[in-house]
Amino acid sequence: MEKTDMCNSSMVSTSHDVEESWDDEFQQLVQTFPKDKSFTGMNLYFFQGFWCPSIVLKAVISCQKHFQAFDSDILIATLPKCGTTWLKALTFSTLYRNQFARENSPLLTYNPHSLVRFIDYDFYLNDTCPDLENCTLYQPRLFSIHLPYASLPTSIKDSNCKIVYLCRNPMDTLISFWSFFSRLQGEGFEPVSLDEAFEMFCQGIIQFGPFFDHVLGYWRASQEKPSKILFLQYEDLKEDINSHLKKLAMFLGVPFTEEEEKQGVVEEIAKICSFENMKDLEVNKKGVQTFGNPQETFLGKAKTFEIPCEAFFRKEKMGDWSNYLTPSMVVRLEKLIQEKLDNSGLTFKLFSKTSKDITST
Ligand code: PAP
Repeated sequence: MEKTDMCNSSMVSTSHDVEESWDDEFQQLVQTFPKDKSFTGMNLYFFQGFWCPSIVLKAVISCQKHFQAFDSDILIATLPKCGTTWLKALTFSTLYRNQFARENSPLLTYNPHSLVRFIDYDFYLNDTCPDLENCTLYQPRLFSIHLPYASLPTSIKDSNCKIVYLCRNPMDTLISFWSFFSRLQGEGFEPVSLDEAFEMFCQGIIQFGPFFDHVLGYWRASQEKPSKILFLQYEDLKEDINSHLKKLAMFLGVPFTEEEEKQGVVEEIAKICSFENMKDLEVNKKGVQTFGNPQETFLGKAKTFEIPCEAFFRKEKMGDWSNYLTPSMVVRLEKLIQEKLDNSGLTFKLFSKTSKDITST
């Protein structure tokens, strides 16, 4: 991978540009899908029960048709803003720890999104049938995806490949989402007020949402197939990263040996992937992350989009939502959590004052 790949392409992020490139047949198909605008300004299409960003709609359909999973593949699945960057770093470091010298971890020079590529946002963004035989730097293949469980390519569900899913409490997810796109204002995104973002989040209109359907889809699948799907929560990782790294390694089939544990390998991985370390790396302070393939073009532009790496590292504070949400928003979201998770066996750690505390202060 050339480092210059990350900086050469022009930004194509608007729904308008993307939709203009669709052929007539695809335009007609898409017209049958309900459409709305996300609070980031992107067009979303309601397709197979979830809100798919227009930029990736064609890629999603292609990868559902053509992606062939290997039994040895590992897939990271998340909703955006639930800790994807962190999970990519942790899984990459754990899975491949014996394939590079520890002091030369690729994480020191590349953003995790360069090391673990999205099936939909990268490989299929501008290629209906990419060659994925040897597309990853190390073996086994490690990919990521934002699709809901029900919409994963059939070969992922039917093969023995493993899925690591990470979710985060909805309040912090919403604030992280909203802050991320507010930060990208002027870089092709048109963020809206928190009031509007909140309303859309509650209605389920977010990229790859509804939020609760996404989380519950993977939660239920993980209960049915625990050896195939490892279900993790951001808050649990924050509370005890070492024991979760051991759990992750065990699940991936590469448990830490006694010798490794004695040598402090677990702690070393936790440290290199920590927010404090990653945020201060040159690549993450100054770099730009390109999604898609800069070699391919449409409308005379590289069909890619770019995000400054620093935008992936904001605060990582649990309970940060209490600095933004009003008491009435908290009450509404708490009610929604209760309703949606009822009888599921799943709970979220909110890590802040409850609505009662907030209204009484
Ligand atoms: P993405 O969907 O754009 O890739 P994602 O990585 O899923 O974003 O989530 C970003 C959140 O993870 C940010 O949370 P915040 O907005 O509440 O701060 C980001 O700070 C946090 N994050 C990024 N890297 C790490 C890390 N190494 N450890 C813990 N949290 C992290």
